[in-house]
Parts: sequence; C-alpha cells; structure tokens
Amino acid sequence: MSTHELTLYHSPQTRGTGVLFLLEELGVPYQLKLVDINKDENHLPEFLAVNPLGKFPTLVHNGTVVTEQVACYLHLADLFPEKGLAPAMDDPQRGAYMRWMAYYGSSFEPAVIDRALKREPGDRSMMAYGTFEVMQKTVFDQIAKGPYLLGDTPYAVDLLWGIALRWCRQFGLIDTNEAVDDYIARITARPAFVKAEQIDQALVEESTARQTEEA
Ligand SMILES: N[C@@H](CCC(=O)N[C@@H](CS)C(=O)NCC(=O)O)C(=O)O
Repeated sequence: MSTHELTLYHSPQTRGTGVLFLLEELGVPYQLKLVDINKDENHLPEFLAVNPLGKFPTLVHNGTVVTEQVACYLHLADLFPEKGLAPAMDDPQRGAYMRWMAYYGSSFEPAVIDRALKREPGDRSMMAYGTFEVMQKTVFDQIAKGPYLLGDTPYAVDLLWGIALRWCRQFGLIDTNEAVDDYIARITARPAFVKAEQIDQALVEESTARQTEEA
C-alpha cells in the first residue's frame, strides 16, 4: 500500500499530459480526476478551491497542492528515487538536471509563448531568455550531444522537454532540427507516453460524447 496519495486533476492535451506521462513512467498509483476544459470546469468554484489559477497541471500529494509543470516534475521524480528518474543530490549530474528543469520554465516557455503570440521581445538584457535564437541554440546544442539531455541516461527532465518540443514542432514554434526530431521520437516512443496519449484520447472521446448527449 503506497504512503503517497496522488491525485492529478486533469484535462487532456494540456500541460497536465506531461505529468500524466511522468506518473505512467514512474508506474506509481494515482487517481485521475477529469476537469473538462471544454466545459470551463476549471473555472468552477470546486476546482478553483484547489488551484485558484484554474490551470493544469494540478497535482495533490497527501493533501498538498502542487501546481506548475516543473514543480510537479521535480517533486514526483524526487519522491520516488528508486525509479531512477532524478539524479541524487550528490550525483555530479544533479546541477545540470536542475538547470534544464529550471531553463524549461524560466527561459524556454516564455520565449515560445512570445513567439506564438507574435510579441516583439524587448531588449535582450531585459528578457529572461535573452533572444529566441540564443535560447533555441542553447537547447538544440545540448540535445545534439545526445542521446538524452544529460548523456546516456533518460531522466524526468527528458520527458518534460520531449513532450514540449513535440508540441512546439507540431505548432511550428521552433525551427526544424534533425537531432531534436530524433530526440522527440526517442521520448515519445516510450510506452508511458503512448499510454498517456491513450488516456487523453479516451477522455477527449468521453467529453465529446457527453457534449453530444447534452446538445
Ligand atoms: N505556469 C503553468 C502554466 C499552466 C497552464 O497555462 N496550463 C494551461 C493548459 S496547457 C491551462 O491550464 N489553461 C487553462 C486556462 O487557463 O483556462 C505551468 O507551468 O504549469
């Protein structure tokens, strides 16, 4: 019996899917609660009481709310050290692992969102990510070293980047790069990713069927 009670409040095909992927990769028990974004259920008082932002991912671990995809990743991977998805504190790779986790949230996402919204970045000294080109090259150069961000071992940070880069490629938000495409293929071939996608697909079908019934 697990001492960790984990609940993922989830709407399919959101950033929550990344956390679903990690939970499946960890192979630990969790409860999934559908909050249907198409029905604006994420702005109902019941959900806002859990996460006032009304956003996904929203994870609850033994009664404590964890939001922000990177925080969910760091927390879950450290919670189950025996699964080997996070280098230990005294592992020489730990600093690099933390770096790429933080870089995702603090540099990559803001840069990609500015690009998606066609927002002109300000002076590079004021931008958290410098320039899009330098930010992207920094990530691409690291991935080119391969096969994973930190070398031969896949860690949770690879799941985070793999799923995000895939999404960005689908929407044309990052440039074409062979090493990145290979990396995305490597990560999304993992059975846990396939399972997370199947869960999402089933939830989308369930939601569509419900909407048709109600119409
Ligand atoms: N800063 C949050 C962003 C989460 C976020 O924006 N999630 C989107 C889905 S990908 C969301 O929940 N949108 C629903 C809404 O705001 O109504 C994180 O890193 O997890």
